[in-house]
Amino acid sequence: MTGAAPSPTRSRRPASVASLLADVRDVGRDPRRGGYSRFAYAPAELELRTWFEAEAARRSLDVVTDRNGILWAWRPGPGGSLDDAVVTGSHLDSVPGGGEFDGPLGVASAFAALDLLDARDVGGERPLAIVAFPEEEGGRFGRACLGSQLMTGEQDPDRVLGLLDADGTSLADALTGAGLDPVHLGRDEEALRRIGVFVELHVEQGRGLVDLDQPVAVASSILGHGRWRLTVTGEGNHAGATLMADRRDPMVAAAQVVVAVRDLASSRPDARATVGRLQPVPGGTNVIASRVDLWLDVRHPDDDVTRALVAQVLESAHAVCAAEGCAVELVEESYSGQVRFDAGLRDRLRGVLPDAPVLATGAGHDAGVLAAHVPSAMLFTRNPTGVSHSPEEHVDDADAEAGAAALADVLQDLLVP
Ligand code: HGY
Ligand code: MN
Ligand code: MN
Ligand code: MN
Repeated sequence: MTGAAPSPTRSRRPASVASLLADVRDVGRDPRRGGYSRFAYAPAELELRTWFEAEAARRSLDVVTDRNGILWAWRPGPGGSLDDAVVTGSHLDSVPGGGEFDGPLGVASAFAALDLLDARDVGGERPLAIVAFPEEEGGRFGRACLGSQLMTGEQDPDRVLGLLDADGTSLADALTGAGLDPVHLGRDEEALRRIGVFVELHVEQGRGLVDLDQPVAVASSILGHGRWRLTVTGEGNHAGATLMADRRDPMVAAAQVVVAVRDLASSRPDARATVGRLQPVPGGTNVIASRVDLWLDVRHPDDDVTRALVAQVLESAHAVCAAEGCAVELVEESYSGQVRFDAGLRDRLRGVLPDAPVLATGAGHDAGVLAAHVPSAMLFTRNPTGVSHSPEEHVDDADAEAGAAALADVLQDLLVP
């Protein structure tokens, strides 16, 4: 690692967030779903990694892809030190048919904020790093925040290396294909020691800032959230040759489970429960499915309520399936509890950004995973549609720059030891 070389970018005009995002606007567009499908270690995300590395090189940052596939762009501290760094960034992957900003806004804002710090000639006293965590959405292998959970030891590599994507490619093979060695996944003490504080800027996934007419917010908490995969099994058969009375159709049972999820969650204030993915097997239009995979996403401020709600859903699923002559099994679950960001750090950010409201979020983030291990905080940038995980997600240019400027102010405050 080099020493804290004076960065040549100090003479360069700071890049705007809008121009940084414009450079990758066509990467990973999904014509079938609309929006973007940028899955971890697949071509579009690999192209975004190349963009990350180019932007880092432009700023003379040392780029490293670590043992968990996490991208780091380092500006070392005095004497080349990397410990107790100020780290900022987000993720590059998306949900299927996702928006342009969920993830990349935080990474682009980090580069733009660094440019603003350079223009102010700030910040050599402490190392600084820009980071991009892989598979935050779990869009390819089904595990949210996979990169940050591996780094913190919250995800056991042996339990995820065999996870398969929709094409049957394993995480191990996807890593190998991206030039990474799957053998080394796992808790990374060195990476955790280097993170003195982590700040993630993210598009707001809701209307809080719209309603408050503010461009930037400081995060207070993240809803606990989990994913459960159920398999409903019936009897596959011919759609035409099988009389209605002779059927054990798992799609009919699964459809009733979806409605039960809506009804059970609606009866509990603040609960959110979604079946966003329903996959019949074999999936032919003239075939009664033999099996249906159903993915459940449940969130609530109180972890006990989440668990009670999931138990109710499972109980209801068993009753519905028995009535339909089908069977149901819970085959997979992963859960991240409610996160409350460190109040001292949150208030320090509010001191830097006195006009910024404090907002909770229902969306999960890598910062939420890190918060249990290192001091972590989040900033949100206004999304005029309030919609996310959809092509409708948006950030106006002026708000994007306001977010980067707020991030720069926060980083400047944190960089002074
Ligand atoms: O699902 C979430 O809340 C996050 O966007 N991964
Ligand atoms: Mn995100
Ligand atoms: Mn997301
Ligand atoms: Mn997220």
